[in-house]
Amino acid sequence: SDYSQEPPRHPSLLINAKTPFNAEPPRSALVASYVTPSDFFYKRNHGPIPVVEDINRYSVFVSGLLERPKQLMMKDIWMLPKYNVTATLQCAGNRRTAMSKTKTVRGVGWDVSAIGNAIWGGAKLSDVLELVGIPKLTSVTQFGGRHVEFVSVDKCKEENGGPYKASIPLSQATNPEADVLLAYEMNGEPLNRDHGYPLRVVVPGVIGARSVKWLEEINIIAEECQGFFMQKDYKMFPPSVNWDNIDWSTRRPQMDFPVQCVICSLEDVSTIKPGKVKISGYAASGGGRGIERVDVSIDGGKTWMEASRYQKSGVPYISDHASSDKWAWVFFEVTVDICHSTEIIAKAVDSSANVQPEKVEDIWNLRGILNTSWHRVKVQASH
Ligand code: MTE
Ligand code: MO
Repeated sequence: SDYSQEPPRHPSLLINAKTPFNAEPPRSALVASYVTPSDFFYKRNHGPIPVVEDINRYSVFVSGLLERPKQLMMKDIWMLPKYNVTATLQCAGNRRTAMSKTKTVRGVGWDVSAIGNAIWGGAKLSDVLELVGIPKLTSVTQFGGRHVEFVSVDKCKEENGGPYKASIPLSQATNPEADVLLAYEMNGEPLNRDHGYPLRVVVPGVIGARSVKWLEEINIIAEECQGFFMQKDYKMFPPSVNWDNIDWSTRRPQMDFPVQCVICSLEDVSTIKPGKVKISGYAASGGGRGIERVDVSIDGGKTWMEASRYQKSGVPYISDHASSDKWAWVFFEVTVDICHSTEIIAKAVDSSANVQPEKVEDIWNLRGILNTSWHRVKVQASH
């Protein structure tokens, strides 16, 4: 593979793998701003970053089980109504390094920052599909299509040098309220190369793996995509499954991500001066479920206090309130009194009353995905 044309990247990113490039910001940088600057947004790649020379000749071919296949140029997509959707993207491998500490897992290691919150600008996929004759709120085309497959231009070794691909159900793709975007902007600027220039999919509330970057083809298909990242990866297995007895066909591809929360204001381990300590971090849940509560404990989980939550600074966040951003994370904050060395724990509850599992051992899986166990940081009090 050719890694000679990689884009420049911010020097403060923590690099987990060089080729393909996989990096995350320091956790303190994540809570420094509610909208994650593109430079600090985690970068998760499976091959070299594609080079697009001429955006005016870039096109997306829409075909498969439909009557009128169509080649869409960027100008066709720019012409559609533009939406700005604030959505949190999280890699299913976020917090994998911590899971690997109980028992080794296979995959790129990540600390707690394989997640970011951006304002994505672009056309709704439901509008794009209407251009090729698929009405809104459809779950099956007259030719039997039930899924929408996204194919990229990058080259991945997992696909034997072929492109990255993934699919979502047609019912989600044609639902305007699902807010699935073909995004050409991130935080008000054209997408940069790392994040999918010139066009990527953004599937809010779903693990990052389905938000295909450098989109080149959309296929209407009968069954879900048969690509590696749908069938041989990003599936959640029980702790009893190992590399000798795994049967990939027994599980469905992971879509929505579960409720998650992380303390970002403290490293594990942090040395602090005894007294008042402000603890802050992020919480998010998939599928558009809001965050109902974030609990923090400074005595190893014996007692808990509730943190305050917000999306806009100074405005209290109310889960499922009409003004809340349903696809975006919430920040939480609580001030605690620490007088001796201890472990600080955070856990969130979402609007469906889903709670995070206590122990990472209980959700251990061989690929190390979806580590949403209670987040713990040790603090050493030093007088
Ligand atoms: N799309 C393509 N074409 N190639 C990729 O390697 N990685 C996926 C997804 N889309 C990937 C891709 C994964 S696993 C994640 S978590 C997100 O992109 C990461 O998006 P980001 O790099 O913009 O943060
Ligand atoms: Mo990912």
